[in-house]
Amino acid sequence: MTLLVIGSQRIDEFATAARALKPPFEVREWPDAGNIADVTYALAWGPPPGALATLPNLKLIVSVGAGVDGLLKDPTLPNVPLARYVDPDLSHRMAEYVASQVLWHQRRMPDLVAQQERKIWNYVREPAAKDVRVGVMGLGEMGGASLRALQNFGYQLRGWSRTPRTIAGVTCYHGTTGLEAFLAGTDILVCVLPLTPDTRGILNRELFRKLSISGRHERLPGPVIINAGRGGLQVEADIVAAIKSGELFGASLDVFETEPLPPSSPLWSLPRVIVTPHLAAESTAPSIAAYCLRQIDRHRRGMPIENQVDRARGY
Ligand code: NDP
Ligand code: OXD
Repeated sequence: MTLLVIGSQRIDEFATAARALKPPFEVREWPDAGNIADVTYALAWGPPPGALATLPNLKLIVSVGAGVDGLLKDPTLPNVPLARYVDPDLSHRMAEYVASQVLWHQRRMPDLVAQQERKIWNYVREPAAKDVRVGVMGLGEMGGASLRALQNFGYQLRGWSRTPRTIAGVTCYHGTTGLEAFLAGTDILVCVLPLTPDTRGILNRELFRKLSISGRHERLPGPVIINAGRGGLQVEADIVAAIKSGELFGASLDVFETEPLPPSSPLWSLPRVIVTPHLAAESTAPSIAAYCLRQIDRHRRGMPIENQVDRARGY
């Protein structure tokens, strides 16, 4: 019985944190897998495609990320239970990111910072939070925590999910039939969807044109989008075009079609566009290691693992 920590980043950190918890089995680090027949568990974050399929006795995969699109895109991914990472620390950090970006745009900070750079003392009309409608796409762990954080500021809140959800204080919509009505009453759109075949490219120009354009002066001069889900959810050329044409007033983007975002991307220097390097929510190695060992322990005891990914659904 052996745990293999495998992936593209922070492998030694996760392995060190797992060993510190003194598990009753060996912890190895890719690519030093040793005798691959020993490996029964994998803690994975962006492993090379095909690598997990080389492990003949693998019983369980634990994803370092909440999002598992990177694992599921490997057609050779072994058909063993896959647990994704869910943790209050991760959700809390996402809620901080989302609240900070909503406040940043609602309080017109991009324009105020631009004025400061030019030493301009000028009044900028800021809408009150109670007059701004924030719509959250994805009502799971990340979306739920973000909405709870936003509730404290008094925004008008709405949410959109695949299946019906009920959240106190939030007007909920679902499915393709609910999308237009959801968008029509949204001034600031937050996306924390998983990347699946159904959601790929959903943040496109056609969708931006369905966002609220009513009451702009009481609210914001135009709609704003915030994407902390995955880069594959957004069509970057459409974001650039929509910002330039004024169909979008601003954007905060934490994730990109290509990461790191290439220096040639126009997104780096568009007005009211905030670029962050995929850090909206990142958990510590000790929390991830503890979560992984808990799933292994559950698996060994014959208990259901937590947060098992539904591969047919894609999240
Ligand atoms: P959950 O599985 O808990 O929630 C996913 C939500 O998305 C659910 O409400 C689900 O609907 C909804 N959804 C899925 N597919 C569709 C669809 N086709 N149409 C409408 N709604 C849909 O995931 P988490 O909240 O934990 O994580 C969400 C994503 O956030 C991750 O997959 C990852 O990509 C991203 N993330 C990014 C981080 C960062 O640092 N930038 C950090 C952590 C996560 P339903 O409720 O009906 O199931
Ligand atoms: C995740 C992420 O999915 O950090 O957890 O992007």
